[in-house]
Amino acid sequence: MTLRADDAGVTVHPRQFPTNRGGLCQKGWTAAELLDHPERLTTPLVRDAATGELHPASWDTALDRVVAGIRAVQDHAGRDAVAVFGGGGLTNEKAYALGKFARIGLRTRHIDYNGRFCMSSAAAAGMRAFGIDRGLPFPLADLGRADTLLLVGANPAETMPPLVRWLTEQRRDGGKLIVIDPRVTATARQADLHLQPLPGTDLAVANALLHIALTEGWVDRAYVADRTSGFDAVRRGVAAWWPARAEQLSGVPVADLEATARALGTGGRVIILTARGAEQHAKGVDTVTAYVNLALALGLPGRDGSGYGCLTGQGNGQGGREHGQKADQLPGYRRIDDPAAREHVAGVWGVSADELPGPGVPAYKLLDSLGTPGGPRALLVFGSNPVVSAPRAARIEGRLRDLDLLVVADLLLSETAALADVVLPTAQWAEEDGTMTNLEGRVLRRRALRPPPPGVRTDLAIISDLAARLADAESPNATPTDADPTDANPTGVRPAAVAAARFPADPAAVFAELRRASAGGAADYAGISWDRIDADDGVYWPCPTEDGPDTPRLFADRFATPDGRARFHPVDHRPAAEEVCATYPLHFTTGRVLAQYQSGTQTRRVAALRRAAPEAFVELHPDLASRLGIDDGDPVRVTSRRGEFSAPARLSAGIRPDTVFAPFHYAGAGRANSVTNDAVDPISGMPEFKICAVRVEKA
Ligand SMILES: Nc1nc2c(c(=O)[nH]1)N[C@H]1C(S)=C(S)[C@@H](COP(=O)(O)OP(=O)(O)OC[C@H]3O[C@@H](n4cnc5c(=O)[nH]c(N)nc54)[C@H](O)[C@@H]3O)O[C@H]1N2
Ligand SMILES: Nc1nc2c(c(=O)[nH]1)N[C@H]1C(S)=C(S)[C@@H](COP(=O)(O)OP(=O)(O)OC[C@H]3O[C@@H](n4cnc5c(=O)[nH]c(N)nc54)[C@H](O)[C@@H]3O)O[C@H]1N2
Ligand SMILES: [Mo]
Repeated sequence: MTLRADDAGVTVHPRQFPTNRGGLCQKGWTAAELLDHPERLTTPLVRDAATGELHPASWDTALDRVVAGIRAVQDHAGRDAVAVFGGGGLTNEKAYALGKFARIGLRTRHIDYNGRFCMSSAAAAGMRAFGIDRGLPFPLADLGRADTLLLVGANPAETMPPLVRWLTEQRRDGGKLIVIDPRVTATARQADLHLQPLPGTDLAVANALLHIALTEGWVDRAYVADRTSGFDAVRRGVAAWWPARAEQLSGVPVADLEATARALGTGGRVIILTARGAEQHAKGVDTVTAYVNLALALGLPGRDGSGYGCLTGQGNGQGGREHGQKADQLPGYRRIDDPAAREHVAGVWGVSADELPGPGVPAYKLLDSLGTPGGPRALLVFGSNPVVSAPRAARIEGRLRDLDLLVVADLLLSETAALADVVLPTAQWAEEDGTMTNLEGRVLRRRALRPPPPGVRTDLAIISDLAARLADAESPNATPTDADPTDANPTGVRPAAVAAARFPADPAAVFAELRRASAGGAADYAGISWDRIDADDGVYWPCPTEDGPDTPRLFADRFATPDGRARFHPVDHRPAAEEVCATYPLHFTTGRVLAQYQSGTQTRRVAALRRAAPEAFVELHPDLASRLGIDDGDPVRVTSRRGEFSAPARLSAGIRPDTVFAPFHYAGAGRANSVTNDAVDPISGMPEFKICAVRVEKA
């Protein structure tokens, strides 16, 4: 999109771009409303010890309080007692700076981010199968050309409206759209075939589809032999998933399984996509793996117009997972426990590899350890609102309250910021330059239209300021004349100045460094310049050299594994972490609505969006409702072993009668995450947002 500023304020205008072709969703159209919103934070806030209230404060006061708090915690409990929590909405530059700041500014191993709640299961499955994790290994435009497109747990009609144009085009040209979702969503309504499984049974469905493809002889034997390894174990495993067994478990009729397998197995160009419905489970990695197995057996990945992909979520959901804000990761999608990766990145950062901390822990584990014995005692949050978005949110809210120091950088007083000791007002998207990487691995520019309002600083400036003050606090006696023994500082400048230079606030400088740090990694940005992004409508990573090509399509000749072959992994169904019982007899699942975004900090404050989706609701089938004595609009209470929330009932014949749905965008009494399960996937750390057991009653 483009922006214009005039007397009427800033307005958003769609732009012809290859991905959205001039389309924007309502949240995009209305985004400018937040730039000058009356609730926008324009001064730091510091909690007064006497009154317990947040009060406006100067930047000096606020940053001094942060630095003193960090020092006190680290002196007392060690470096790892401070933790950082980032977000997939941050630009690449900010994600990079935040990871670097944690590792060499704070020298803590504890950093993770909200992408753990979002992309992590698909990322882990992609890594183990293909050796690389890029949401789509092909351009979005391929969707428009697919003969068969299977969407598993994705509702792009509400979550990615501009993408729906590709689906419309696909069906206009005779393509078949198949959707797997326990609800008749706006997306499912457009499908030729809608499979409506019980939540948490997608893995069994995938194994049955592969079972059918094997029986019918649709498996691409030559591809399996030439380009993959490990098929035999998968073949043996899915032999036990005869369609009737999958029907019994999932409720999807055998005939629909067969029709789906046929469309996938006999179509020309075939694309399989997963999103959060399939991924946000304690078996999310295995479920995605089952669909990757299916795609590989059919010979799809790397074939022109075909493949497997994951619909990446947040604005920078892809870039956010490449530059080092993940607990186990260094820039360039490198592993922090890989000695060669540590050497390389330490070299770019001007430290020795021994000084880099080791891996931290995944987001939920980190949040759940805050303020507990041995856990971090201070947390810095940039770009997330876990009080609303974390599973079992009441417990996490309690953990945040137990901290010695909570610092939140945000544009608005989110529910998490409202608990903070220090709130730092930060710039918005229209006020800073930078880059984002979309679901295609295409690196895009974000351009500043105007400077931040007076009193507001960018996240990069905040990180830079904090690094400088921390360095000073660490060497309190350093003076401008002190000789510094390290080569990095032969002139005896103050440690603060060294640190500020190490953490530049200028996004162009950060991007230049990010390119060097990513060079040679999986997500290689070395050849990507802002100019090239402008000239080419974005640049696809990997792009190792400025004059060499970028990579719109991966896997044409080889996969990113050591032997170039994709790897099958046998996976089997297992029950949800929590099953229904007499006390909690219903399946509960969560997701999104068109007019709200995530934890709602931003969209709940936009008038048109608030009108369109003012409050939480509980979607339930009319048969279930009548059994429970509930009418449309009645206030209902949803209770799980972990808590309860209340919202009006919304009756819909489009949901399974054994399943209840609510959006997670709302806080307070309508907070769906008060009941969700905090069981996590053993590989990715992804929480089980998409299924738990509840009881529903009239409130
Ligand atoms: N309007 C809007 N758009 C957004 C966002 C937003 O908050 N609001 N957030 C962005 C982000 S960060 C993300 S990650 C994406 C998410 O995009 P999506 O993954 O499309 O969104 P969800 O609504 O979380 O889940 C998709 C569907 O999964 C279904 N589902 C629930 N349980 C299961 C299950 O067990 N199996 C299957 N097959 N389906 C199931 C739900 O009914 C839902 O329709 O959206 C992005 N776009
Ligand atoms: N039950 C349930 N829970 C879920 C999900 C689900 O499907 N069901 N989905 C999960 C998923 S996929 C995701 S991605 C998470 C998202 O949930 P959150 O991580 O809470 O994401 P946001 O609501 O986008 O929070 C972003 C916060 O950062 C602020 N912000 C925006 N831009 C910036 C910036 O540039 N800098 C700084 N410092 N702050 C900024 C916003 O005002 C907002 O308060 O929720 C997860 N939680
Ligand atoms: Mo997400």
